[in-house]
Amino acid sequence: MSIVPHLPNVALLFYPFTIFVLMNERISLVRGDITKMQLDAIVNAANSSLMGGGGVDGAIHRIGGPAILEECKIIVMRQGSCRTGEAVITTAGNLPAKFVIHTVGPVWNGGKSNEALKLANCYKNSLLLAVENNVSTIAFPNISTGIYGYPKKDAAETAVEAVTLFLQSDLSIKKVHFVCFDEENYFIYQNIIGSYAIDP
Ligand code: AR6
Repeated sequence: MSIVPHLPNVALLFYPFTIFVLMNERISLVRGDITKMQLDAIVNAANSSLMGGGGVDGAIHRIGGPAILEECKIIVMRQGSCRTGEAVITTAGNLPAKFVIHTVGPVWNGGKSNEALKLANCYKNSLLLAVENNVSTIAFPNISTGIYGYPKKDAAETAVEAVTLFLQSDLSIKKVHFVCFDEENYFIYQNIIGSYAIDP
C-alpha cells in the first residue's frame, strides 16, 4: 500500500517533492485572532462541557453570540459531554466563519497521559467533521497551549504532523490555517513549517 494514497502515480515519482508543493498550497500560518477569519470553519479549543470558558473559547462565544451556546446545549443533551480528542460542529453565529468546530484538547500532565495522541486526535477529528460538512477552508488555534498548559513546541509539532498526515489522504480540504495569537507560538510554527508557510 502506498504511504501517499490518492496521489496520481506521476506525483509519486517525485515524492517527497510533490508533498512539499501540495502542502505549500494547503497550509498557511497566520498571526492574529481566529474570530476574525472568514472561512468555512474555525476550530474552538473548548472544554468537555461545551459551555464556554476563557481563552479562545471565551472569545468565540462572546463574539459569536448565544446561538453557538444554544447549539452546544442541544449537542450535550443528545450525546453528553465532548470527550478529549473528539469534536462537534455548530453554527458560527455572528462570526464571519460559517461553522465552529469545537474540540477538546488534553490538559498537559507531564506527557504521562497520552497527551500527544489526544492532541493529534483533536486535529484529525476536527478535519473529519469538516469534510463531512463540506468545509474546505478551516483555521485552528494552538489547541491546549493556553490554559491547558501543553508545551508549545511539542504541541506545534503534533499539530503540524497530524494536519499534514490528514491532508496527504484527503483532497477536499483546500486550506488549513494555523492561527497563532501569541508571538511565541507564531515563531515556533514558523520554524516547523519553515519555508512552505505562507504569510497572509
Ligand atoms: N484567536 C486565536 N488564538 C487565541 C485567541 C484568539 N482570539 N485567544 C487565545 N488564543 P486556550 P486551551 C490562543 O487557553 O489551552 C478555555 O477556558 C492562546 O494564545 O484558549 O486548549 C476552555 O473552555 C493559546 O495559544 O485553550 C477550556 O477550559 C491557544 O489559543 C480551556 O480554556 C489555546 O489557549 C482550554 O485550554
